[in-house]
Amino acid sequence: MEQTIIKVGGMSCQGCVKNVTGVLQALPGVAAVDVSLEAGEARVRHDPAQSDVAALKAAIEDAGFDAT
Ligand SMILES: [Cu+2]
Repeated sequence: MEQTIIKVGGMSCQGCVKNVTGVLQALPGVAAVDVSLEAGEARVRHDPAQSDVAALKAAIEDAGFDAT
């Protein structure tokens, strides 16, 4: 397991937080997701062999947010 912190742009409310949390939790190998609206970031515990950082970012961007 690896802990990755991704900056997420475009979140404006708890609904956005739920959306980002949901798309990340749906990925294979993701064990825990903590999204902070205040910090504008997502902390993800994941197995990089199943979902690497690029896959996490792609899922966030597919949901309509910016991921860096
Ligand atoms: Cu929102």
